[in-house]
Amino acid sequence: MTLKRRDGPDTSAPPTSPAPTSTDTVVAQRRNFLRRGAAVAAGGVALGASAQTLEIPKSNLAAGRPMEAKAYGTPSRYYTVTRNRTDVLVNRQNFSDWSMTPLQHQHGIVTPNGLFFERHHAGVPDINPDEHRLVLHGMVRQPLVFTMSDLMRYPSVSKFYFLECSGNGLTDWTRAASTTVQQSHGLLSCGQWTGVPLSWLLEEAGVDPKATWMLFEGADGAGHTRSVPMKKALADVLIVYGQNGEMLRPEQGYPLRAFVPGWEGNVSVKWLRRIKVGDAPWNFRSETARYTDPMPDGKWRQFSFEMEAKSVITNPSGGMRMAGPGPVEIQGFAWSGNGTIRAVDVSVDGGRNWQEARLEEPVLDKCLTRFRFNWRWDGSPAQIASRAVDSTGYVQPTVADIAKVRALTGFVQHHNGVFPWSISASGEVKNAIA
Ligand SMILES: Nc1nc2c(c(=O)[nH]1)N[C@H]1C(S)=C(S)[C@@H](COP(=O)(O)O)O[C@H]1N2
Ligand SMILES: [Mo]
Repeated sequence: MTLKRRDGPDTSAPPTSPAPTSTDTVVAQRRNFLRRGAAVAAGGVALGASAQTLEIPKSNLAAGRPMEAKAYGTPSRYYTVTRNRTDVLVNRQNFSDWSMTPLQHQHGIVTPNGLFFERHHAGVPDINPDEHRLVLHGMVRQPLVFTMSDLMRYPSVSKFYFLECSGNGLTDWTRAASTTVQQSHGLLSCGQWTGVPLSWLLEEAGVDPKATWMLFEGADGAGHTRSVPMKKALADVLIVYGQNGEMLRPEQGYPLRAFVPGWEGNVSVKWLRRIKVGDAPWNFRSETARYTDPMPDGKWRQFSFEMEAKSVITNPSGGMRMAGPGPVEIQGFAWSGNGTIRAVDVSVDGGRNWQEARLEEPVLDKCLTRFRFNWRWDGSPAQIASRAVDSTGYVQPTVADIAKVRALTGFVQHHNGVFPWSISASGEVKNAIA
């Protein structure tokens, strides 16, 4: 679906001021920002003239806790950030459920494994890697079965990619149901994935030239299964066992999952046990009854695989309170399942004017990208939002734009609309989708 393209007819307002292009401008801008910050005491407080103001803390006066002989580290007891189950669509049982990443607290682009969002259709199975097998069969010359150690003997690749559930934002199309960005956008995480390109395994099995599709099947109680085109499988699908430097967490598919970069999370089948090669999609439950999109003509679109370009402001965001009028760095994430992020525009006046934000390196393919924008809040009510542009020229649409090409009836999947936050005169930040 192409709504607006930068290189084609684009009816949206152009950015009112271009982004700083040279590093010098960015540095000067930041210096300015900090100086202005100090003037209104948004930064540190001036240290008193007497050296006595710098007291020696207790931690300086004695040795700290000794190391344990063997331990898996945990965060500081003062760090209480958690992934939370949905508080909008609350399930009575915990088997088919969601938990969301607290995006407003994430530093950098990598989501820590303990805060990675979860989506399970039948809970988290307990799988012994020594007993786990992956079978590759169907339209191949030689069906194969792999143990985990077989797979880990292959050369591996490690890639940074985002993962987003197509249900991300489904409660917030036309109604501000979610209070925080964790609830509105937290079915989104990003990590470094290690594993074997599926194309290598397919080559070894010898795929029939007439084969065009394959299925991935999970070893969970849901027996979750999806059809994936051969073209994508050969392009960049990974068979993954590593997540951010360690083995996958049980919640993410330990010991093995499919990872389909840039596509709806549902096709990245966890606890992967079977790949069957065929010449047509299988039309599984997740391809007919679920994960389809209603269209204006009353038909339903199947296989909306690509997660189209999207962005959201995480600071300030829902549930926060502004420290007061003055400088504030607007921050957020942008991502696209179709390539890299080329630009992010920010509006602070309800979408009338847009200015280009700074993108923070690294800017990677199908990966979360951070953007930053220096703003000075004057203390009056405001509405802020961001809009991503990706390397294909696609511009993130508004919900009104999406409504022209799809039927937005109820809890619809694939919400990549522009997402506004309102700021009241008292500094309260709220979900402003309407
Ligand atoms: N076997 C299996 N794979 C699965 C699922 C599942 O329930 N069972 N859920 C899917 C859905 S809907 C999503 S969004 C992603 C979520 O991956 P995560 O829990 O690692 O974030 O896994 C997908 N793979
Ligand atoms: Mo999902």
